[in-house]
Amino acid sequence: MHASDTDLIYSNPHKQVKDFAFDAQVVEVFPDMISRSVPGYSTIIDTIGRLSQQFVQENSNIYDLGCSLGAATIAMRKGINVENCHIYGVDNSADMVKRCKLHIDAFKGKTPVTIIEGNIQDIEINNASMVVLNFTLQFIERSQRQALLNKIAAGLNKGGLLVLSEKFNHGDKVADELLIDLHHSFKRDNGYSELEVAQKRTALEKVMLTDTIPEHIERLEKAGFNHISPWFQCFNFTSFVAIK
Ligand code: GEK
Repeated sequence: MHASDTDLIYSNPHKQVKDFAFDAQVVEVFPDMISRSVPGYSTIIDTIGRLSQQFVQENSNIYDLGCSLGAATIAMRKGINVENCHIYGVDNSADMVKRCKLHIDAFKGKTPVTIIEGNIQDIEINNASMVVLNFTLQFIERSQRQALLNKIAAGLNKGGLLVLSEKFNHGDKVADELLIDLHHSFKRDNGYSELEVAQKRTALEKVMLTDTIPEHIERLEKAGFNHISPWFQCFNFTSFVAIK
């Protein structure tokens, strides 16, 4: 890795820490940032690939919502072993989309991929066999999360799968603090300083609003998913499978 690919965004004191945005500066260091910040990220991406082998149906659409640089899209494209599917990756950051298209072009695969710059709340979902929301729902306004999940459930075919990964908060204050401390010590072990951890926390405060695990399950049930289970948890990060 080049030194320029390393996430140093919060390594020096910022006079005023601005709200976090997925801009060109973040895009440059994104793979390093997400793998050093999200425990289990590579396990989750690998598992999305594995699930696509099992759940993607022929003649159907697959959606990667908030696709960033396309890691889940690339994993699914490797995993899909049926004919006549199309993967749509959607992200509303122009800088992410530009770089994502380059990544996708660098990997060969037989399933066609279209990367769309747009708001996932505005795009149509239809004839879907698999949808991925890998750490994206937490950036959608809370009051609009249910509508988004309803739209996803409505656009999935019977037996279709949603993978929903999120940072969560624990309803119990003591447990919450423990999980946050464990996550921060994981980040420090991955080379982030106290200052970087603290400034990043401030930057995300208003941008990323987390829910509890019971809130997620209730929302998925309301949206009409029939089989729901967390399949991964490490500290305050979790991933659910929800089958229609
Ligand atoms: C991965 N899934 O590597 N519409 C479209 N995109 C959005 C919206 C929106 N309304 N809000 C946020 N985004 C990826 C990682 S990152 C998670 C996902 C993180 C996009 C935003 O631009 C960013 O690229 C992505 O969602 C969230 O598996 O960095 O913590």
